[in-house]
Amino acid sequence: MKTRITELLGIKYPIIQGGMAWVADYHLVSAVSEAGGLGVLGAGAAPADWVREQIRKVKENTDKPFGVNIMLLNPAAEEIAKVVVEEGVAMVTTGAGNPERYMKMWKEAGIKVFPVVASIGLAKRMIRSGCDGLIAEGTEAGGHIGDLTTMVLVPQLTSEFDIPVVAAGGIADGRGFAAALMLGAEGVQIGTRFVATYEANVHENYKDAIIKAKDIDSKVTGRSTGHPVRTLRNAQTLKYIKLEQEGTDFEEMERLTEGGLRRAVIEGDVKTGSIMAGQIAGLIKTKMSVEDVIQSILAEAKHTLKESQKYV
Ligand code: TUI
Repeated sequence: MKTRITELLGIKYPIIQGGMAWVADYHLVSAVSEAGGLGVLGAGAAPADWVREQIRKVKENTDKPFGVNIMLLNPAAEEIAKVVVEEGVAMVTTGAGNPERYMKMWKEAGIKVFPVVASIGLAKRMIRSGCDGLIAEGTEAGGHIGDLTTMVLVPQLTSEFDIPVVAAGGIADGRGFAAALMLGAEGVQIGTRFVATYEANVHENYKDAIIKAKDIDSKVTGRSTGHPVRTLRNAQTLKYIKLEQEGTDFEEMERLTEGGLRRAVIEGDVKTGSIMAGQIAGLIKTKMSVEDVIQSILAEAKHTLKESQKYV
């Protein structure tokens, strides 16, 4: 399968793995890149040294291209922005902010830059500062999100700009992949589906929570604080939503969620931890290998695209 995304990144399939904090370490990243997609390390809130170590471990496990996601709220973001240059990483995605100030350095180093955008406004600025492509992430996605759905964000971007767009948020199978292509995207970014794989270095309780999740089981907290985050609902999210409705102050609510993602991913605390996952969790019924996830998405996409011809 050939699109501008596969050409730009030198990968077999235009399937990019979401750079999920705590989840996307070298285990998942090297498995996805080995299977022909693009693995992306999730730097999350980690220190720069951890990111450097992880990059080196990915290189020990695959000679295929991979990326690093830099979460721009991380106090170490600037240091990590330099680490990816020093380590010769092929591609960078960014989240939760505007990476303009690093763009020149990355471009000079030959890094392909794909900022995650949730609106046309940020997309415009990113194109002006020289990004290679965009990841258009809808509000269906897990973790930190914007307001627009993938269904409305992707076609507005692909109509307005000529840059390659990767669709993200709400995609976990071949039908979602085919739909993204119909909207003008040339690739997809997939997060939640890759969490529930054998290769993901994630506590089984977290994977089981995704497998068990139903359509309406994700909730968004933090809209009132300006950092909306989608997680699977548990005792903690319900408490948070109640505090939010009562107008509790920002710091107190931040304390409640501090370390929550680590507790869920590493310790398997799915009661008070933060189980970040997208709305599509309801579609995910079994744990699979990364290779099977990718191959089943491709086979189903091909079938779906062929079947759609009956309407023409
Ligand atoms: O970044 C993500 N997803 C994430 S980051 C994360 S760690 C975290 N934990 C708690 C609070 C905050 C972060 C978990 N999941 N996705 C990419 C994404 N970026 N979604 C939305 C945005 C975004 C939103 C507003 C990017 C830029 C933006 O505005 C920047 C500007 O200056 O206009």
